Amino acid sequence: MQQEIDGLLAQANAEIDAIEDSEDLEKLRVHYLGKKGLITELLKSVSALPKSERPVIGQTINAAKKVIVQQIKQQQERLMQVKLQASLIKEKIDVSLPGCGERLGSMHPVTRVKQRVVELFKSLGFSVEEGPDIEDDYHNFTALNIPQHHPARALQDTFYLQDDYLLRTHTSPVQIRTMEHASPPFRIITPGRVYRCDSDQTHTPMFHQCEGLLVDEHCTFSSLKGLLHDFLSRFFESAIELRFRPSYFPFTEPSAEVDIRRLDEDGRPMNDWLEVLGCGMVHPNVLRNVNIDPDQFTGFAFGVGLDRLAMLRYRIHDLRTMFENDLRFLQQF
Ligand code: 2NL
Repeated sequence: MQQEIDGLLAQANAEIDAIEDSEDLEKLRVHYLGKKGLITELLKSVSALPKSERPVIGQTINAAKKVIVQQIKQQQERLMQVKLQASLIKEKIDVSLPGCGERLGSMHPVTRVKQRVVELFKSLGFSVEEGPDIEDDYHNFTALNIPQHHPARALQDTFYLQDDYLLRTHTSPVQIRTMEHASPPFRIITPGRVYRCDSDQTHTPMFHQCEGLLVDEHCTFSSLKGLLHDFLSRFFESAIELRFRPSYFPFTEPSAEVDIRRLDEDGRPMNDWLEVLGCGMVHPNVLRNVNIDPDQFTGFAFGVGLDRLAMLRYRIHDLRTMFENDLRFLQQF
């Protein structure tokens, strides 16, 4: 009996050691320790022994059982460790690898044009002013020589908010506010978003405008023409010709719309006239509204659509592409 137990123990020991899979180990456990396992059967056979031998043999079998239980437990732990190490290697993540699928954004053509216009005017001694998108009726209209019930208000397709507030229809109120808080001379530009209740093939309810304003003694229409020619030829990086067509704005007198065409090296026009901006001499009433004496100071102003400038400069034909933010479109600039 003793020999049988020793043999069983040695065999179990060897078999457990050789196991490399936890399912096989479980089968082995049942084989030795299960209800009909070899150890269990041995324990049952004890009752058939002479009474005097039973305690010793019983103890020996129980000791052997303990050893096998312990060995199985150890092997279970080892197999779990092996499994863990394998999955750690398999699922290893290198957090230092560059990400995939993240596509970089790109600057919008209107932003590029705005930055360029700002840089050009800064180099001409202008400073940049900004103001709120939500304005009051006075700064957007009245101060600009557009009194209540004036037909020019109907021209502007205004988005009205509560009380006397509205979405600014141009950036002129920024210039009014600047003039209210300082004294001439002024040389400022005001890039920003403006809003008009108008939407079709060539108009969007929000667009970008940049206005310029110069107020000084002895400021004339010819200084305006010189400045615009200088600005536009530098902006389009080309020899250009400008055409000033008489026009009407309530806040300037006289007023003009400006057409541009590019010239080749021999001074011949390369394309048809294209309208780029509106301008004029600041109306004396506007100067009076901000306590500037029109007999001492004169001014000129202009307004240019940045979206329109971007479309001309980058030859964009479809206004809608400017608002879709498709990276394939944006990354071309
Ligand atoms: C256009 C025309 C223009 C102005 C804007 C202005 C501002 C003040 C006083 C006088 Cl504070 N004028 N701004 C003047 C003429 C034209 O914009 O077609 N813009 C897209």
